[in-house]
Amino acid sequence: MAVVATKPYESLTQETAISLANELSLFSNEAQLVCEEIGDGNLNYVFRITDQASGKGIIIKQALPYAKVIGESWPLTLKRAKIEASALQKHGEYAVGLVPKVYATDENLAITVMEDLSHLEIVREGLIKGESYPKLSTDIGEYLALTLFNTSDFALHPFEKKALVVEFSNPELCKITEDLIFTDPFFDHETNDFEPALQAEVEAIWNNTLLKLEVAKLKRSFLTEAEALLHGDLHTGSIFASEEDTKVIDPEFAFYGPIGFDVGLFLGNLIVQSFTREGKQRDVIHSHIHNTWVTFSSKFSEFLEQSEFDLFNDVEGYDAFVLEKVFRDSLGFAGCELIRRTIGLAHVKDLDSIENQEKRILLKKQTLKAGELLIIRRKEIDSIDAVIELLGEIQQ
Ligand code: SR1
Ligand code: MG
Repeated sequence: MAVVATKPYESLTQETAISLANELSLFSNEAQLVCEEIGDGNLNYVFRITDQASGKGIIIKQALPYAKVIGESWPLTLKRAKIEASALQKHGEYAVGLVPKVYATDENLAITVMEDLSHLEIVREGLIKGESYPKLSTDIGEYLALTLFNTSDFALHPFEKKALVVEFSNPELCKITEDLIFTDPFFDHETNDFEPALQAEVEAIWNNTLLKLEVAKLKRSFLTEAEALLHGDLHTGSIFASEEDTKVIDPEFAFYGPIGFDVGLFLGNLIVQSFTREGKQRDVIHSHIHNTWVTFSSKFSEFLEQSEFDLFNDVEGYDAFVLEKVFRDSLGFAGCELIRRTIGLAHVKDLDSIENQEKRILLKKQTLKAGELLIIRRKEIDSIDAVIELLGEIQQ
């Protein structure tokens, strides 16, 4: 992979992005390059450069020195571009074909040059339109098992694992998660954003000491448990897919954290869809929820059985202990994700794009309730089917 000759940081424009693509010799001399900025996330610029002659494209993603969603008043480290490129490569070693190829990086310019995935669609957008993505949960279940197992102490020599913990130290991006997922929504904080019609539900969350105790425990896990190299922001806007293909993008929040965090964020975002859909459409999502956990847990368990580094792996009960912890953590993290996506700073289009106010508020009350119950009852819920039953009770 090329590392571009370093230049001081400057924000790319469509013209300078094309010049950079030429410098990298990623296209033929005859290429007729056009560029558009297609980023719709909260933090970065994304330039797509296409050769009009051959149709071939690349993506240049550039981190901005601040959070785009807020503006220059929220400075943000450019080191996240290096973390993202390195995480794509590390995860790509294991989850072959499930992450985009990286062609080049430049730490000073904070760019990652990678495979163009324009033939695919962002899963959140597709799900909102009613797509079902038949391979989604099998692919993501496998991605989770492959990336999380193979970067953990179950699969790595302790020296190698600890070197990766250092390499992927990502304090500024972790702080965003610590604040936006685990803290602000549970207090009367200025970053929160919710409709006045939700005031009573939100105040009930702020006053629920049992809930806050459980969130504090989950936040503590996030802060202290360096189990595996996480994606760190695995919502449905971080996944491209089609009927046949799935690619996980955007691991700029990657760091060593608790395995259940990635699993829980993905499940939490599927659960939002369980509320916004009805009838057979909802069943599709429930089977994705079920299949994500079954695929992840069976693969992870299979890998654990073959672990070279954990001599306890065939002690009876150990495998069940490991997976039960991941399951309960996942439910708690899914619950936090549901609450923050409903009343925190960064919402999801699945809910906010519902025009009918009465319906939108009802669904938001349901996602808040699901979040609360998943967090509080995570030690009693003993199967993924029980999670789906719980959703059904809230939806009645
Ligand atoms: C200021 S960043 C807000 C959110 O966008 C990212 O995708 C993460 O989910 C973060 O919490
Ligand atoms: Mg992102």
